[in-house]
Amino acid sequence: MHKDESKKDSVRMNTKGHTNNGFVQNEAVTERETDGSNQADPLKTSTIDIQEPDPIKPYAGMPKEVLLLYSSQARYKVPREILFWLIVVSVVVLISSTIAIIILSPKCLDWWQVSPIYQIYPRSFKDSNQDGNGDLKGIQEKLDHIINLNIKSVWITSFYKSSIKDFRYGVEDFREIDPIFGTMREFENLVAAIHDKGLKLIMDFIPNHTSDKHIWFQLSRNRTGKYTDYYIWHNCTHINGITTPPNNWLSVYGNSSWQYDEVRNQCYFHQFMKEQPDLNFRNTDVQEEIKEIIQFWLAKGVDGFSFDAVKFLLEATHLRNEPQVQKNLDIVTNYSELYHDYTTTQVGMHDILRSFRQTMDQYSTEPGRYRFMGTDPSDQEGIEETMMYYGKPFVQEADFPFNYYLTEMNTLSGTKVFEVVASWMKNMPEGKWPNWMIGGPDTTRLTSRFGKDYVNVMNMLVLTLPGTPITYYGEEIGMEDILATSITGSYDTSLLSKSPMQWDNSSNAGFSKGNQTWLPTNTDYQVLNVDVQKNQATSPLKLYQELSSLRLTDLLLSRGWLCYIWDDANVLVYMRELDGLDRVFTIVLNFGETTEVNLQGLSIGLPEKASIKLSTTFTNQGQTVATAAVRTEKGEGLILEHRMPTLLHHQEAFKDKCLVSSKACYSSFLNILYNSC
Ligand SMILES: [Ca+2]
Ligand SMILES: [Ca+2]
Repeated sequence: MHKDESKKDSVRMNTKGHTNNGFVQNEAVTERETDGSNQADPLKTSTIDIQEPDPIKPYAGMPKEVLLLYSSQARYKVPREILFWLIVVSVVVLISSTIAIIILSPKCLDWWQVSPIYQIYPRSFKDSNQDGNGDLKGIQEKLDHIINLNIKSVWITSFYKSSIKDFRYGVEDFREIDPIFGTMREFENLVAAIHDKGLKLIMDFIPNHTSDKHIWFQLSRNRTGKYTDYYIWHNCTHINGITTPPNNWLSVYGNSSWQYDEVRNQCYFHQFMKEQPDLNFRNTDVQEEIKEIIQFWLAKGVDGFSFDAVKFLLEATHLRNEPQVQKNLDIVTNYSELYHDYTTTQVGMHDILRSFRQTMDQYSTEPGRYRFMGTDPSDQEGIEETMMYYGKPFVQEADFPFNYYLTEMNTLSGTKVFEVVASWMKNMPEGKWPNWMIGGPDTTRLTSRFGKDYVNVMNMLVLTLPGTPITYYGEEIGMEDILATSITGSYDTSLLSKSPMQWDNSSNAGFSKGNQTWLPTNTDYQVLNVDVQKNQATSPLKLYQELSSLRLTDLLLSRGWLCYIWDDANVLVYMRELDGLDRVFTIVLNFGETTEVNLQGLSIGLPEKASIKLSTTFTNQGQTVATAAVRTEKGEGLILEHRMPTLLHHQEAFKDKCLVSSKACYSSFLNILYNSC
């Protein structure tokens, strides 16, 4: 029965002269011919069927021929075409919206942005072998302290093989660890331990010069092969012990920057000490050597470099005298008495730094393996010169130049802090990432500059500003410089901020079990140490932990806008806000004396009450304050949380007072960050 119907359909279609594709038509013809030659009746029957067609309806399982017949009818064709194009459009929309989301989504914060960077002066952190000097193994023993601070990256300052005289800065071998700090095996163990704990490692690199004991210098002074031009040599006269240098250029530490060398009978150039000859960076062989050293450490798993003293990399080849600040002086010997037009920030210096970046990029291709590049121009330059280290929109250079401006402040006030913060934020190229430091190995510790009262408020400042805070070891507990009188014999003032880390109240503050330490421990260590503060509910350490935890978890602090609200001699007030979040943080920091500010008077739409999210005193946490009278004591800091009807960066009056590093908005509905705002 089924077979018969099938035949009927075939014939009907052919006799109607229906156009179809060749395959189906041939099949039908074959079928008809076969059937026709053997069975006349069915053919006859089908002819009758043509004249009186049965109302055949489409149904599931129908033969292909019938399906094609009906499918060409308008009532089926049109919906089919509509559906087809709907699918095409949906696919295109889906693909383009996926691409749009990828393009519009802000980049996730990288490891060097998500948490503070902890800077360690390795000789003073922890001594593992009782010789009184901190070492790499000691750092490894104390990694949990860094994790407890919610910190993800560690910056260890120079530990290369160096001579004691120019310790840290005069490298004798860029591929060796100084024995005082341990062995290469211990370094590799430290890198493994750092990575095992989910931390990253940044190390120093000082490309400008080497120690005069470096093999390159020894070969250079003997004019050996390619090493002949590894340093900057020029003719000079040397008669009866008196050298007449090629020009008036001065070393950073004073006096001529040219040193006569008897072996070569020429003068070599040194920006720093005479034991630290400058490498000749105009020599491509030198550039290649430096590149290979960078690769050497990257291959060992180092996650980033702080390139030190980079503005000194190149000097002018014309050797003209540098202009004097005071023209009438006959002799100048102090570095500050010259304008350093020909010995700092020379054309081509940034190209060299970009070549460092390119080398590091070759090691950054795997996910999660981005290599960080920070630059340290040594002395802070003008803000515009400093910003050049960020590179250009399409030419990447450093991830950031280190921001020393807060460490150079000698007096503290709300307005002064505001000026320093605003200067960086306003001058920073669009889309770049700021950083903040309040101390470091070469600056007086904050506590010694301004007193203990401002430890908490300064930590609250750097941890609530946008960007990466850099915490010099001991700042989390408010360590102070040691007194100059505690050091016997001659000393360098920069040693005062490098005293041993204060771990507990055992001998040598738990830094070393040896009889002596290389620098004396601060006398306050029994009351000011990690162990004591761990057990105090309201210590600087506890506050630091709370702040770093909040910064890690709250989008307002990590991604939000910064809007300045108020600054005066005592307080600085700013807001952190993010599109898509209906709550904001208003941060009130007191850098002066007890004062009260009326934030209602600003008429910016603040609610009458705000709750205290975090306070440097801890006691008032969770309480509400009237925004018409926000009172803070000397050195007190408050993070207030409240709602805002209109975010400040949408208000006309705040157009120039709100800044953001990389734009981001949050959608609570989709639970994603995006940047089309
Ligand atoms: Ca040691
Ligand atoms: Ca140089």
